[in-house]
Amino acid sequence: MITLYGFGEAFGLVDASPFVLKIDVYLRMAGLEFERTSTTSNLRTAPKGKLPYIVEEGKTISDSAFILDYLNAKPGVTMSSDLSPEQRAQAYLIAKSLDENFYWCLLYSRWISDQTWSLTKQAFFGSLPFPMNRLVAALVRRNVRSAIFKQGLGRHSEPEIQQIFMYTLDSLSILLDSKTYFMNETPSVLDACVFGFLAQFILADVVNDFNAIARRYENLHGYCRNIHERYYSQS
Ligand SMILES: N[C@@H](CCC(=O)N[C@@H](CS)C(=O)NCC(=O)O)C(=O)O
Repeated sequence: MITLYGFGEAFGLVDASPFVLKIDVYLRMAGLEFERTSTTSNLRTAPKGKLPYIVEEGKTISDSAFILDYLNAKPGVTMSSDLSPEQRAQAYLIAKSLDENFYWCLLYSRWISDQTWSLTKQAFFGSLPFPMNRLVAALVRRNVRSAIFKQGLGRHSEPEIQQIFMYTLDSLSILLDSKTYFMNETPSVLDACVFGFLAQFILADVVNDFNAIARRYENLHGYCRNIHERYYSQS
């Protein structure tokens, strides 16, 4: 049995991390049996200090890219093998663009934008006793702000970050067009990666400008709703 280590439910999603959610939805799409262990203290046991990681029969794999590689190679799993070499190459590059660019927009929208900060603080630190809740939240927010600045996105104004955010949404919307899934008739590894990220904006119980922008893309909105209905309506 595969165990997926993540953070846990937040904002109405099974996991507030896009990296954890992409593995969760992949496992559902591929029909692989798994269980979830969801707590922020999983970070302490995470081999690379980040989530997700999975464990199967004593074997631990961390980082969503390595996890996908491992799962794609399982007998009977066609999430990647059904793609042509060209589709696989495109899927990899699109997924990496989400990991390395879109992700920072999500961090900004949750941790830095004043519209969402009180909600984020409550979701992630609300269970800590006073004054730890305030101190830890302020410390983590400072670290995230520093990371976003060092990465580069944090040097832009909020309207510019929204512009960068829309470059990705425009591209995804054009690529999806009126299809049900990005590549083929059935979901592929790319759909798991895209859903993991888009759901954080489109399906999360969060009202802010970033989410409002994402929800304006009707085909992307419908795409998230369909996948959610198909794979999460029983959870
Ligand atoms: N490259 C990693 C990135 C995972 C990642 O950044 N996870 C974040 C949550 S979204 C994390 O664990 N952050 C905790 C930390 O940096 O302390 C992957 O693809 O799995």
